[in-house]
Amino acid sequence: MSDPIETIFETVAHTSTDIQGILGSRRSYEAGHNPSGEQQLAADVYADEQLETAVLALDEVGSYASEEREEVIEDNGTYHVVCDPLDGSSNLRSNNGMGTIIGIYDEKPPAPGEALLAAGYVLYGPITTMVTAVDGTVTEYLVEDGTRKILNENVKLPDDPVVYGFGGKAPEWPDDFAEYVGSIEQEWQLKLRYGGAMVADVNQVLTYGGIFGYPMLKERPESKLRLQFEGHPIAHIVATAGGASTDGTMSLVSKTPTELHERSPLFVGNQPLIGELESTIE
Ligand code: AHM
Ligand code: MG
Repeated sequence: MSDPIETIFETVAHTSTDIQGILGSRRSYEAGHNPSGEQQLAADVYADEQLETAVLALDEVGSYASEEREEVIEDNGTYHVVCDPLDGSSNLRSNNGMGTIIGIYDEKPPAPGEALLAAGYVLYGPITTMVTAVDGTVTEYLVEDGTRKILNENVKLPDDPVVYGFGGKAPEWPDDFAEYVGSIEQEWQLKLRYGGAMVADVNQVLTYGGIFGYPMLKERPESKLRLQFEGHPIAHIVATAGGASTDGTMSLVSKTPTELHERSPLFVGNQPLIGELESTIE
């Protein structure tokens, strides 16, 4: 019998090929907004519907929740799937990278990070790749025609960080965070690489080492990204690859959302950069 977690990832890989196939024709805004109040593209809605149908068709899946819908859709099964169907979809207009993020929990969401069994993402770039964290190992796959081929086994963050990127507008950053950015630019001589899609930016951090974050803002301390759909899965992948995560104070995987669509500041990357951040900001 095949492994249920790998079956879920294979299903997502298969569905990602359909999602990528429609991107060109679904760049327009729909009338609706997602539960975080952001305007949805037709592609966001399509990706969400395709993933819901494909994932809930699996016997092992007990629920499906996504950034694009208010409620958790329940079914009978042991595994609970959360997803950001099209992360960075505003990049569709400018034809830059985007992704699909998946978390698999053993509890129905809102669920704690500790209930995460596995996580993964698909990156729609010049080639389509999938990265998964399962049983303490991060694996990178090439996705072609809906199937996966291993590219790299046991992916680890390089020890010497090279890239950094932080979301939000610099004048809106709290002073202590702005100070941290200035200090790591000097101390670590990092290269700025921010692309507007977390999956693509995090994939650079996994490839070259460094730090990615969407910080707390002066007028928006809760920041932008969602803990359950974006924070937990990405933090779990980076931690499994030997890195670390924080919301500024504590690891994202040690946090439990009280509401499904709760936001949190998010930082992932090499441990020394995350440690320095926690000791610099209040
Ligand atoms: P989305 O899931 O609605 O696309 O929003 C998440 C995206 C992240 O991928 C990215 O890091 C961030 O929002 C970019 O925001 P900004 O445009 O403010 O830089
Ligand atoms: Mg997103």
